[in-house]
Amino acid sequence: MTRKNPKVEEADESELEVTGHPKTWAAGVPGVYYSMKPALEHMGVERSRKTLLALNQKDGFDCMSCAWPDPGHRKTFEFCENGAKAVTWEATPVVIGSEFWAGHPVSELRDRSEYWLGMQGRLTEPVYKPAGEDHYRPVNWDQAFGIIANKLRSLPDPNQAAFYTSGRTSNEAAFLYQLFIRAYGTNNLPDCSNMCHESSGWAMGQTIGVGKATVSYDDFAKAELIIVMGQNPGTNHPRMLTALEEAKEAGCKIVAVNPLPEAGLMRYKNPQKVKGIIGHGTDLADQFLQVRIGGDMALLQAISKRVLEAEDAHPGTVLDHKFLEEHCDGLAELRAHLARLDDATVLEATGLRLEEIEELAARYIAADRVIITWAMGITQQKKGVATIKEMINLLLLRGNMGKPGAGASPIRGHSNVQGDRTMGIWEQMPPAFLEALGQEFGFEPPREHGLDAVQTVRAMRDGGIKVFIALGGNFVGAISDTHAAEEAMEKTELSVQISTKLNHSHAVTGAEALILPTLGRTEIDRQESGPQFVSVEDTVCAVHASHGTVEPVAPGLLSEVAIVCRLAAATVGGRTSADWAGFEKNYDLIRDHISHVVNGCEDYNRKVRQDGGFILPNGPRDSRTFNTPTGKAILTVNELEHVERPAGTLILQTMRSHDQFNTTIYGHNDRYRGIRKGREVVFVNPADLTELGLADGQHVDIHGVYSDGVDRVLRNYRVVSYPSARGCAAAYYPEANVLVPLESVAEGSQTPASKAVIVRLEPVPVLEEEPTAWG
Ligand SMILES: Nc1nc2c(c(=O)[nH]1)N[C@H]1C(S)=C(S)[C@@H](COP(=O)(O)OP(=O)(O)OC[C@H]3O[C@@H](n4cnc5c(=O)[nH]c(N)nc54)[C@H](O)[C@@H]3O)O[C@H]1N2
Ligand SMILES: Nc1nc2c(c(=O)[nH]1)N[C@H]1C(S)=C(S)[C@@H](COP(=O)(O)OP(=O)(O)OC[C@H]3O[C@@H](n4cnc5c(=O)[nH]c(N)nc54)[C@H](O)[C@@H]3O)O[C@H]1N2
Ligand SMILES: [Mo]
Repeated sequence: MTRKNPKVEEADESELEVTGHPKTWAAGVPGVYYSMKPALEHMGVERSRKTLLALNQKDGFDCMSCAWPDPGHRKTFEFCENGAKAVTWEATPVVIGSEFWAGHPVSELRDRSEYWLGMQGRLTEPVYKPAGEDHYRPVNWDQAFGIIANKLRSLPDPNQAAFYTSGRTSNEAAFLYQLFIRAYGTNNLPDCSNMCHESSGWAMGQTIGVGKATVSYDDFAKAELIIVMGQNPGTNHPRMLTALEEAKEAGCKIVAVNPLPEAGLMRYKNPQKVKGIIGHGTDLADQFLQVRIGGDMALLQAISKRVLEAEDAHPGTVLDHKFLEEHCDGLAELRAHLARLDDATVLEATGLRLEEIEELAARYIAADRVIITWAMGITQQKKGVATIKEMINLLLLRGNMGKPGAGASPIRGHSNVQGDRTMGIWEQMPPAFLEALGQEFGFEPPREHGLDAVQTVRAMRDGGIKVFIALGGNFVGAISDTHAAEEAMEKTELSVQISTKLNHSHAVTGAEALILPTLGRTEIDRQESGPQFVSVEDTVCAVHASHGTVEPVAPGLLSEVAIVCRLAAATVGGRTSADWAGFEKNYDLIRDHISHVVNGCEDYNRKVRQDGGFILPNGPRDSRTFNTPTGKAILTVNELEHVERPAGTLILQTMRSHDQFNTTIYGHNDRYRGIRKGREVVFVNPADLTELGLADGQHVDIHGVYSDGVDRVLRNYRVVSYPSARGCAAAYYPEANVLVPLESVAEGSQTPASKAVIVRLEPVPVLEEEPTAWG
């Protein structure tokens, strides 16, 4: 059944086609058609049926394409085009054979695109690159674990190792991984969340005492107003559109705040409804505010200010006084601060008209149940944490928390990034968790905070990190400042990637390097006690089981749990009471320990087996309890700042196309934005083009403008005239990561500020043959 991929063509950017117009609808019939095509072509009918039909079903596996929850009333076929792509990409029977490694030196793989690397197929056996050599070569599992354990044990200080996690890892694997790392003696646990929703966790933790959504799935249908900020659900959380549509049918108003008119928010066709197939679809957004990049903080302050003014005009009718008195601190300070906010600053920061802001304020005041959702357009900003605190301010003013149809809803990215955090994947786990972990396994976990993602790159660069181990993900491809990250990684002595497929991080290595292949979520995981399932947590704190449904793509693959257990046994076996061999045989034993250590997971084995799983407790959502120093939610004062744009420059955001999952590139089209057969494009507002003396179709070099004197550049990009907000350009991540300075991060959370890079576009005289910085 397995087969090899003989040849994958790189994209030829000269074939790039641009239709120029954003599509005004998402999903619908083409969506389903495009979903099925790749699956059927690669996998054959039987494997496609076992994967696509098992997606998000009761006894199937959790879709790995996003963290959007499943409705209680699961529909067969609640899948989306991009979920289908993710499943196909993983469940493909194409594999990398042993001969691949001799034919492809690491130096060659380094210049390959993410698309080409991913299309080589699934990794099937451990491979090792000795120091000084340019090739990986197959090794057996024992050799691989021996090399890592010896190296880790030889380090004079466990803080010279860093252990990355990407958010696809299951709760079971994550729990064991952090136990292993802490038993080894460090809290150096950078994760993808550091680059993603860290700003949300930070802002919410400080204001309401919990860094997770305060809504459940059913709240969406009960809301009167949903404000979607800095998020592109049509591409990145397509099933969310169904929930928005249901809300809208029940009378809810939807407001989109975004520099781009994203398909789906503007119009949506539900392929699961006859009406969606034949009709013209639903206009989801009742109001679209085309905000400037980084202008959300000013917008939110302006709305809160109007709420307070409306209360002054009609005392006792606008604010939720009872809620504010019983549950909140800081109203007087907020009031005094916002009184000084002036409209001119707000208009400059947002690029909006006063009437638009007044309209949103009126909508907010008129609605009794309001949800604000957001994603990367907010978190990956210098003022991301402060902006989210302003969302909390606005919600608290009218008691929009801890009641049906209301709350704060960060929409997570990776399908289990939230669960991994719950299980202890964080460089700053609180003392109570460490205490419980130490007691359960009879050891003393380190207490000092570890390194996050950006700090890990700095430490590698400065020689402080000798060993880098990654449970999933593509750290070098995903982190900011690609070239700085590459140089830093190459200073390590050993790098280890536990992965399903090849990516750039396998080609940018320490002196020695290992790749350990693993089972994916679609695959049946058989262990000594029988087939195992794992568990995951979605963006609204619902925890449920995930069962693989297809045969593993190769016989020798180990599950992530097995890999962590064997690595731990070889490195720290005996340092704790953990029964590493037993855990691998039967995942119930892991879940028993999770029950004892993780808050809210008591009786985990039983609860996770319930139909639909269970929902973790959440103070603000369940009982308006706020785990802050005062026991109250905190209204905060945040000094307004927006992104300054020097003359002749643009603010560039780095975002996802419709054909990718993070650094995984499925194809070269971005259907909803009218791009075909290429990714090397920069979207610019037509008026900005005129001002800069540029034209649609022209090729430019994109230079980063940053104070450290480094010339960060992306070469030969095609300019696309596109209705983005004035002064705001866009290009695709991960290629554009070469432009994001490592030191440009969100205040507090240290999340790379990937949505606001100041750039200068320089025309390229003629089409160059030179490859771009990414290759
Ligand atoms: N198919 C697919 N699904 C995915 C992913 C994927 O790559 N592909 N990735 C997953 C992951 S890990 C994540 S975190 C999520 C990401 O989900 P999103 O956050 O939706 O992803 P991005 O493409 O980064 O889109 C950012 C959005 O914010 C807008 N934006 C940029 N700057 C600003 C700003 O200053 N203000 C406002 N209001 N808006 C702004 C952009 O125009 C864009 O619509 O999706 C998850 N799901
Ligand atoms: N400029 C810019 N940079 C960004 C962002 C941005 O918007 N702009 N977004 C940021 C965000 S939100 C995130 S979350 C990060 C993403 O950062 P990462 O999570 O590190 O990156 P991914 O591309 O999701 O990782 C893909 C790789 O994961 C491996 N993989 C897939 N499935 C499995 C599995 O089941 N098990 C294991 N062990 N491995 C698996 C495969 O080898 C695949 O190549 O990037 C961040 N970087
Ligand atoms: Mo993410």
